[in-house]
Amino acid sequence: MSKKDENENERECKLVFVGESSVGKTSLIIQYIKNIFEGGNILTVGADKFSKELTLEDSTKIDLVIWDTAGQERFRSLNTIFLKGANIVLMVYDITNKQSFEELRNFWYQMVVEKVNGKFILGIAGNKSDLYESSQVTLEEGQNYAKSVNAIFSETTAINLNSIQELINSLVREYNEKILKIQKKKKEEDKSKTLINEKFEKKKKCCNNSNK
Ligand SMILES: Nc1nc2c(ncn2[C@@H]2O[C@H](COP(=O)(O)OP(=O)(O)O)[C@@H](O)[C@H]2O)c(=O)[nH]1
Ligand SMILES: [Mg+2]
Repeated sequence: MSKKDENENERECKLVFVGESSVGKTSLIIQYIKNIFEGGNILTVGADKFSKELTLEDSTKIDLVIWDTAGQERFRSLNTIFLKGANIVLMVYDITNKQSFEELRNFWYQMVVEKVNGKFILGIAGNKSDLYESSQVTLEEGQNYAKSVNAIFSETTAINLNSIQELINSLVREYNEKILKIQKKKKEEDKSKTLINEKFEKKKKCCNNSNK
């Protein structure tokens, strides 16, 4: 938990996108942040880091920081630095490219688990759902794989905002619930520590009195 997370109504959240090149990671992020789909190969991304502020239903404020592994998928080892300390990882494949789905199982999942090196929320996006006529991965295959790795799953398209916004919202909500549970547990532990201390103090006083 970061310092901000100790403040009950405000937290930082690091979300990292991973997956093979051309599956649509940058397009999804740009759609999510700017609500546009640029299409073709005209995407020019100068920065790897994007931010957005979200307010959840329970009025918790989330400073979401999104990392795009722009153009570095080919040099897989470079991705590792982005993954460290991630709160949420979104693994993306392209439903029209079976290989990109296989690579999640064969490579990305293990890499993510190893490099995040801690607890995190996992999401899987089967992207380019608008191209379903050319699909090589069924919805069921995606769902089954997600279930097997305990991930939140959705098919997405970068053409409009709905699907990626819904998926990110679910992931952030799950993250928030996880933090709330940790905070609750910590409060309960603190409470029982105080009780034990109070009992100890009372006992001490009582023994001191009886010694007189
Ligand atoms: N039809 C369609 N094309 C997409 C979608 N997402 C990305 N693309 C296209 O796929 C190509 C690769 O996208 P890009 O975002 O650069 O993928 P990245 O390498 O994973 O960041 C580009 O030509 C995008 O316009 C989508 O949901 N539907
Ligand atoms: Mg990209």
